[in-house]
Amino acid sequence: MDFLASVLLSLALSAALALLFVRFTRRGGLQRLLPPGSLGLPLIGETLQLIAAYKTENPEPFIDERVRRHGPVFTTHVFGEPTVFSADPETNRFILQNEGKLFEVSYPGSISNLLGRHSLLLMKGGLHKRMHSLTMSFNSTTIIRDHLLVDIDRLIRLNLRSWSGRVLLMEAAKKITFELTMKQLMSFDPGEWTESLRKEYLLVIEGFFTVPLPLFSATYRRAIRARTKVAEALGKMVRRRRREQEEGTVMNDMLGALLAGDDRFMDEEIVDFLVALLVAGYETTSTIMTLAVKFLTETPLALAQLKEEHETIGARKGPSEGLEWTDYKSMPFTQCVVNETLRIANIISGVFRRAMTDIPIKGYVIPKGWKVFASFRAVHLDPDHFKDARTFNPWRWQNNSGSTTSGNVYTPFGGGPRLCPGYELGRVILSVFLHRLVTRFSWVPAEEDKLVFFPTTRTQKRYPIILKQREDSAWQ
Ligand SMILES: *[C@@H]1O[C@H](CO)[C@@H](O)[C@H](O)[C@H]1NC(C)=O
Ligand SMILES: *[C@@H]1O[C@H](CO)[C@@H](O)[C@H](O)[C@H]1NC(C)=O
Ligand SMILES: CC(=O)N[C@H]1CO[C@H](CO)[C@@H](O)[C@@H]1O
Repeated sequence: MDFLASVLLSLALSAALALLFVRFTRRGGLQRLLPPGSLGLPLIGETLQLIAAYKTENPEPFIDERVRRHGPVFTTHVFGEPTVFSADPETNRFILQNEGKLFEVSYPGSISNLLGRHSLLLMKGGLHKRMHSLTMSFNSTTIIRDHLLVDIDRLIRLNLRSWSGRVLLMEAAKKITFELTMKQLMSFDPGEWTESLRKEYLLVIEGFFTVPLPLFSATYRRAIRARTKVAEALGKMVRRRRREQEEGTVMNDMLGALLAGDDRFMDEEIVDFLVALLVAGYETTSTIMTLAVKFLTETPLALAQLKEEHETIGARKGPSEGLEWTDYKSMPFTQCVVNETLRIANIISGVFRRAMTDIPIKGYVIPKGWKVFASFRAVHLDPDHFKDARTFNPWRWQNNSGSTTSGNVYTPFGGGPRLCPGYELGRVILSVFLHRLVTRFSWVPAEEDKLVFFPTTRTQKRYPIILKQREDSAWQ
């Protein structure tokens, strides 16, 4: 078995070597203009260095080392393809702004299979534009203010009421964000149906963490099966709602908006879209909630200031009164905490694109067809842009842009035509959550838990904490 494997491997390697040789001699002149860097070994390139690097606590070891050696735009070879990395804010902005003109989205096949062909992350051209403008209009501040905020506050309170003793914060936060997303997308209140869907969903999410060798991974196969089940359940729901809508019952939620309108999205498109939004809302928001609490716990001065802000708001409200928009708008320090958490822990550390043509950039050329990775987090963690960049310091945001350089170097939600549609919503959820948490509980970490950055940003033990209800807690 081992012997067979090594024969196959060496065959594959020599084939790849031959291929690379042909390709690079043909490219000839162009290669001289590539950004500096190394393509590493044939076939696997620098993938192993990438994975090994991210086992450490340093958030950007792989990028740091190469930026030091080659500058902020460099060439490498990861996950089966030569890739140009950018840790340069100007280049990142150029990539985002030229979406669909010079660059197109491009994710590994293993990820697109999980998300579905029609998901927002992978869509291109006209369909993407229509779906994106629909989600953006849905996210608008008025809708959050007039409709969503009440549900957000209610569901968060409902969840926190059942918290006591030892809580795995990451798991508990995931439950909240899943329920919230289901409510916003299709008006579902938490119940058996949502809970069984959530179980399948967890399996789908695990599949995302198995790259780069999905074909050999049982986790990945299980994820694909779970995705089929999720899609079936959602498909049934979409068909039912379409029937109801034709009969005149229009619900005021995301699914209602997708079914109405002149866009005539197909059922399959809608399902893929819902799956993708569930991933986006669920995984990222719950991680940010967890990490904000972790950073605050480790920065007692910030936690004290945050508490004070929320106690002031709590003091002027009745015990079971909901939060209103004006309350949300009077949390200036909380907004600093939100920005700072997003800066350090950018869950989506960057985006993959593909060059649609040879693209000159900073005196180099990115060859047509090459992958490009624009790293937002590398910019956020660059001491040239943020003083003591690796320290959690919410006060830096009291000076407006937070950064020491002028210009727009802070892009936690991407930008350009693919600006994350949920960005305002995520901020509101985190703010309301922090309000309810600090006014009801005090807590200590149950054990030491480390932040890791690969394959995604999270803590190793899902951040267990021990909660104590505050005696002066006003709300029930
Ligand atoms: C904010 O800016 C002022 C002057 O521009 C400076 O004195 C102060 O130290 C800054 N505060 C922080 C937290 O960076
Ligand atoms: C937080 O970041 C956003 C940009 O995403 C910025 O518009 C806002 O002013 C920042 N908030 C604070 C309190 O600095
Ligand atoms: C189209 C639209 O209204 N989009 C909004 C989404 O939410 C942000 C945050 O408040 C607004 O600035 C956008 O205008």
